Amino acid sequence: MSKIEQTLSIIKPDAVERNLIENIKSIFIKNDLIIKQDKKIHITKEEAAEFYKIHQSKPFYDGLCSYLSSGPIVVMVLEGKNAVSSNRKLMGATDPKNAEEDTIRKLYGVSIDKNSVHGSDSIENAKKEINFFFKN
Ligand code: IDP
Ligand code: MG
Repeated sequence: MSKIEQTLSIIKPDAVERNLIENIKSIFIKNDLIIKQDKKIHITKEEAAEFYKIHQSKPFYDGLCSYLSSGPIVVMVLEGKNAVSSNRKLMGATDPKNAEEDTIRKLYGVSIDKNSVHGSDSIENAKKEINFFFKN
């Protein structure tokens, strides 16, 4: 069964800084995910803390929020068949060391924190995350 879904993708500061925006976008496009909306922004630490509040009890939360607000990011709405799981598969494991060959994190991730991309982990969270960045 396949369903047209939308998911939120973020190109994190480490990848923006290394000029990997087009490389990463081309992976989505090649894999039939359409970039429906797209903007480059620089969020505050407070906004990052709100976005990542699901992780607020984790020991890495403060560093994660500092990191996501440390430089420009690109936020995108991706659309396609099974977009949530398809994007997660293209991203690879959270720690680039454990990511499969040819995944974005294997190709470009530097470390577990500088892992180049974010992707929603469920349809429900995708809706919330899209609304967080693209309220209209
Ligand atoms: P995900 O990005 O693969 O969905 P999550 O578990 O949702 O992974 O964690 C959110 C982000 O927090 C990760 O992408 C990574 O940047 C960071 N993170 C997760 N686990 C650790 C850790 O053990 N140390 C440092 N940063 C972590
Ligand atoms: Mg996650």
